[in-house]
Amino acid sequence: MKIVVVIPAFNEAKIIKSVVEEVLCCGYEVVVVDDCSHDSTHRFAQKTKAHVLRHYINRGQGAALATGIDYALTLSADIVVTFDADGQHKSEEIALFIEALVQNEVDVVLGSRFLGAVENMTKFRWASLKASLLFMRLLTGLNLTDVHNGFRAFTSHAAKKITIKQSRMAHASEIIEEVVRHNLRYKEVPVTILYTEYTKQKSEGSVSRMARVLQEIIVGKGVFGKTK
Ligand SMILES: Nc1nc2c(ncn2[C@@H]2O[C@H](COP(=O)(O)OP(=O)(O)OP(=O)(O)O)[C@@H](O)[C@H]2O)c(=O)[nH]1
Ligand SMILES: [Mg+2]
Repeated sequence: MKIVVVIPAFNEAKIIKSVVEEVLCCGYEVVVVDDCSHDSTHRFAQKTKAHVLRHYINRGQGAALATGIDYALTLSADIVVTFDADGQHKSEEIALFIEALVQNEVDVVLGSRFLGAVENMTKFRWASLKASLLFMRLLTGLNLTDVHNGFRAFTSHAAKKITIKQSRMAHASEIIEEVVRHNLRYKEVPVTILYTEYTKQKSEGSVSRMARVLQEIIVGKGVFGKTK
């Protein structure tokens, strides 16, 4: 069974090499999508044995995932895992996703920090994540415990069905809507998310981030007459 781990990366030069090497050490193939970083992310990723792709303009996490998932499918992946480049995820937990896909016969596995553990998350981030959950519940009726978690896994069947059109952060809710639209079977698994000084420095304020995600969802859905 071929497992390919897709890592979208934007300005992660400080950490990308160690994150990729940890995943490679677990025995998985890795695709890094450098989303036109301003730093040396691309150069450091190329020092590893990962496949390294590059966007020539910064397109956002959703677009980077779409590029990486498409590429993983061209490598004939049976399972595609998505994994953040900023060191917030634990490579040893990838095995839980594979196990859940294989044993539970589901198409999609979603990581949940609220079923698992979170270290050092700010109260603002906690509140914005809970607000997105409520929004998602109203939109899809699904009772999920985490939506904006970049740690996910898809069978190739699911990866081919799911279309990510939202280039930036709103892709997270779009993926859930796609799961519902295509009637895919899904399961959440508990994961650990680490908030470190490094990730906190990189992260924009939760309020502005939440406003931007909401704006992307509204514009993307053409609520004010504009469609994508
Ligand atoms: N912010 C951001 N991240 C990107 C972009 N393109 C790719 N990424 C990668 O997407 C992943 C997640 O980005 P984060 O901004 O940390 O998002 P998050 O983990 O959902 O949010 P936090 O809970 O605040 O850490 C990281 O691996 C980034 O390097 C982009 O244009 N902007
Ligand atoms: Mg992060």
